[in-house]
Amino acid sequence: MRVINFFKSPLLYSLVLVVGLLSALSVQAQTTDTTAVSMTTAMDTASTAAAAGPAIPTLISTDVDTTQLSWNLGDGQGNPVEIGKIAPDYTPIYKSFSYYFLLFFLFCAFIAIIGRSLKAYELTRSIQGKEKGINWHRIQAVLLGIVLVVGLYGAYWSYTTQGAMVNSISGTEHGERIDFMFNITVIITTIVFVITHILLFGFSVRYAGSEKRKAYFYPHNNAIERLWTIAPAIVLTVLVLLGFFTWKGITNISDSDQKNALQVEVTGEQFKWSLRYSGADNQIGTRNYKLISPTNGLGIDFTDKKSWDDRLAGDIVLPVNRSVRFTIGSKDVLHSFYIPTFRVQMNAVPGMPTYFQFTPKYTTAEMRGKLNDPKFDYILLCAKICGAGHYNMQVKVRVVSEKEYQEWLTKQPLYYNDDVKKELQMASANTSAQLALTSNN
Ligand SMILES: [Cu+2]
Repeated sequence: MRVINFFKSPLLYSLVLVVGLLSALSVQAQTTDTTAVSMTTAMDTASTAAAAGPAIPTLISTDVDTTQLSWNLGDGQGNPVEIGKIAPDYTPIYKSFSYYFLLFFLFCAFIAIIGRSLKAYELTRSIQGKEKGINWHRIQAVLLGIVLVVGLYGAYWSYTTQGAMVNSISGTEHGERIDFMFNITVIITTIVFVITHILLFGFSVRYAGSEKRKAYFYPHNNAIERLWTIAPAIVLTVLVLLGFFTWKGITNISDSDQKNALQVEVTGEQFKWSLRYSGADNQIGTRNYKLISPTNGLGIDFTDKKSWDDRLAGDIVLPVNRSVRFTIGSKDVLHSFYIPTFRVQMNAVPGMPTYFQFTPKYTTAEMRGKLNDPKFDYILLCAKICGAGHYNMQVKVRVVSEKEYQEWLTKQPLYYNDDVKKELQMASANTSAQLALTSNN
């Protein structure tokens, strides 16, 4: 009872008012703050990149937006100093939780006001002796009819507009199997959705409550119970098994096929991907987080000779029609290795390597021709919302001929470079000095 009273009390409305004022203020403050924050972050990233030296290419943009910089500097009295003629961007970046909270409460209050007014209208009519109030059955039937039509049109719109945005051609062989499974699932669920939608809302409209009709009491029917239990069970079993065998076919790879594949390691961090290509030995050297240093960002164990020929790359370049095995990792939070056109997605988990092996079927140039889009590029994205710069975790993926790939690979720098060698020498010199000291003592 107390809860209901609370919703009727003026206290609630005062609360809504206070939240509203606070949210208006906070939205205002954030709009002005964000520009300054984004500028500082950009400058921090740029300076870190500079300190790390040119050996580590940052995969995200580190450009400082000079327009915003000059605007923030101002002349000390709140007026922006104009450098160049580009206007600063004043668009609010995001709205806070309290904004949506307020919106929700305002909506509830709006509905409550309408409800109260209708109640007053009905009371007035009954006082005046006009017995017939509002026909709620009719209103509900009309509303449910609207849901029927708008719902079906919404589904159609989402299939044609958003569905059309999905890349129709898969860039890998396994991707075609995923597409087949996806299409079967969509066809079956769409048929079921349309039938149940029409039945559910159609019946509510056709048999809306009426004074003239009485509902027929029909408590149980074994045949119908069996039908609607067994039919969905069969359909769902088919869908689940199809998914299970498709996934098993993609991920169950024999040991020899795993070893023969081209080995590439990709490591996610906030907010970039680092790539390591195995060299001539086709094996990636081991890593240890304890070895992470400014010159060794991935913590590569250089005592492991397998790491000596490993190469660093900015873009992902893959030879066409050759199986490639990605070893996926993360340095900080969960990321997700996602190349939509390849139908490849795998979580990048700190402390636990994951794998995805696939074979690109068409070169970038071939795919451009197939899609009739000269600007098309395969692209690696992060599919886990991992933080503020998540949207920027993009890497271009180029699929080329074997010959082009080999040429490209030889041009990529080695991880085991002179800086690393120097650091290792210094470390070993320190250790031997310490050893000498301890033995003297
Ligand atoms: Cu991420």
